Amino acid sequence: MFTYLQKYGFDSERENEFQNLTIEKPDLIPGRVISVHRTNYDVITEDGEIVCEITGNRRKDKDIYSKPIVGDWVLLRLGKGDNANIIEEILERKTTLERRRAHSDSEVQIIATNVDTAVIVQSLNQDFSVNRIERVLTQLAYTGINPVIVLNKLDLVDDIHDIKKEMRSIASKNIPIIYSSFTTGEGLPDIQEHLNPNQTVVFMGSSGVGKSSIINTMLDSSNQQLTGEVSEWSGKGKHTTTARKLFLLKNDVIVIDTPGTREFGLTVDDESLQYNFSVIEGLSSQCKFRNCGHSVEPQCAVQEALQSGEITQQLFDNFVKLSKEVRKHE
Ligand SMILES: Nc1nc2c(ncn2[C@@H]2O[C@H](COP(=O)(O)OP(=O)(O)OP(=O)(O)O)[C@@H](O)[C@H]2O)c(=O)[nH]1
Ligand SMILES: [Mg+2]
Ligand SMILES: [Zn+2]
Repeated sequence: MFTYLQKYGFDSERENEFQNLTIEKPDLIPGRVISVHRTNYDVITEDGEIVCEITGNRRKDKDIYSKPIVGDWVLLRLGKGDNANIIEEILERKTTLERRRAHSDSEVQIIATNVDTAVIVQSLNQDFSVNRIERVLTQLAYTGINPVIVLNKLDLVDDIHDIKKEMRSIASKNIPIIYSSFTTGEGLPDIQEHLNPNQTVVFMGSSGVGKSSIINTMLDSSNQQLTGEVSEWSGKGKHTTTARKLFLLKNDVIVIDTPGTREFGLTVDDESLQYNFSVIEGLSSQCKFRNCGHSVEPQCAVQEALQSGEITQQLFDNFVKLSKEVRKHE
């Protein structure tokens, strides 16, 4: 029924959700938010792109989670005559990608929702930091979003031996790592290989690392994104992409390009977070209960590993502390 929206990820589960919610409000139609402006929203519907507004109540609501975000599935009412189209409902968010603004305790910004994969882009010449990758991975581990790491501008480094050595701790977690160059084309097909049709992929990373350039290689010529220069003296980008935007790639991958954000602050910012996070994440999958709290639950793989000495008490305590803080922010 919604063959066009299916391209944007409207699957049978979403269609069921829509059918159930519209039993009482049959005049609402589904759509997906593709970009957010100060007072209005671009939404893709079965009949194409339209501009929508939100209700006064929603506008006054201080809760950032009540506002539509790029990636949201929404139900909207088409305005008759001169009346605006209004977003009435936001459908359940499968995943939420957020960051804390730099040097701020409370200011959380939601980057995108209903994201399946996050492509973390760094450039190998100036921007490379394993520490920063680790921090993003920690954040993603709580969201259910799959990471793919892209280390771009391979053409600008002579020897990546040391870099590969530094990346070993991450490589051992079975997370895809792709060394790429937009200039030579190396690695670009490998990036595509990790992006599946009808899935939503967000590109994130500092300004100037090449996010939009890489995305452009997967876009029709009519749809190219602006890419920018990098300052000669600092090697930093000049924030060419200014807003988050969702669009379709040639191969039906749904992509969200984002403006460069150097500081991807964790919603839990723990500088001393040194432990190998994936150990406990990996163990959790063997617990009897999917939402195991790893304390008093029977057949808890994490508790068993603690008892057998496979993981240290310190590592476990860190994990518990971090989990609590993350939950507090949810
Ligand atoms: N040498 C080299 N230059 C690259 C590569 N990838 C991108 N660039 C250049 O880097 C500059 C910045 O690229 P963009 O794609 O605009 O970077 P961005 O990550 O989208 O930056 P923002 O939109 O500001 O966040 C452009 O001049 C690109 O041509 C690469 O692999 N090698
Ligand atoms: Mg860009
Ligand atoms: Zn457990």
